[in-house]
Amino acid sequence: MKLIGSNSSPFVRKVRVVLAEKRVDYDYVLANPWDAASNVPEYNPLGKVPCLVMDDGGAVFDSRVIVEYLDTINPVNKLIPASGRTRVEVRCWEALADGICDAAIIARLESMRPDNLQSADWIARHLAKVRLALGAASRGLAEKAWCCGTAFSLADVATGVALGYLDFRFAEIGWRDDYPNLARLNEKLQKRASFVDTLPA
Ligand code: GSF
Repeated sequence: MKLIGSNSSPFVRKVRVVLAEKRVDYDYVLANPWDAASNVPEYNPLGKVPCLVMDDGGAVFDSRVIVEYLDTINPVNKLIPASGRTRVEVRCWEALADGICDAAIIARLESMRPDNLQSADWIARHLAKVRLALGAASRGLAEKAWCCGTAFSLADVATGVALGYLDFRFAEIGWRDDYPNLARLNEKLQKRASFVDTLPA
């Protein structure tokens, strides 16, 4: 199995954290999806990473589909509850965390366009989504040890990856002061080997 990805992508990091937590061996192939000559579209017509390529050549994307698949391939450290309300809650935490990354990435890409083409409103709209989603995550976490239920799950993986992405690209947001409970969770998550080994550089 091989994972096509880039070290700066939070979605790739989420998949790599899951692979590490589930102790699955894989080949990691670095790719820059923004490069005009990128071969990513051969595996994912949307041209996005991460993309998981099976031993028979079949390709799977996007990160939510990949992590769902990975959680089924062995019984180690189950990250997604099998069914019911807790399953949908974990997936909703993932959607919230992925949404933080999506909005932050849109704001960042907009801010990288030439000054005369940038829209301050568009950037502000997406940074507002990030702030609202952080508030929702903080309220959802409350004083619990983990995001969902009483055990470490994909909800924590996705949330830790989103917080890590904000630290990497939007350090100025300073979310720790407003959300000390997220800071407490994040400190615990970023110490796990799966997070340490995938820190964006
Ligand atoms: C998002 C992947 C994505 O945006 C997922 O896998 O969960 N919903 C998808 N990947 C970005 C890299 S990054 O910013 O994380 C990507 O590959 N962008 C290239 C492009 O052409 O949009």
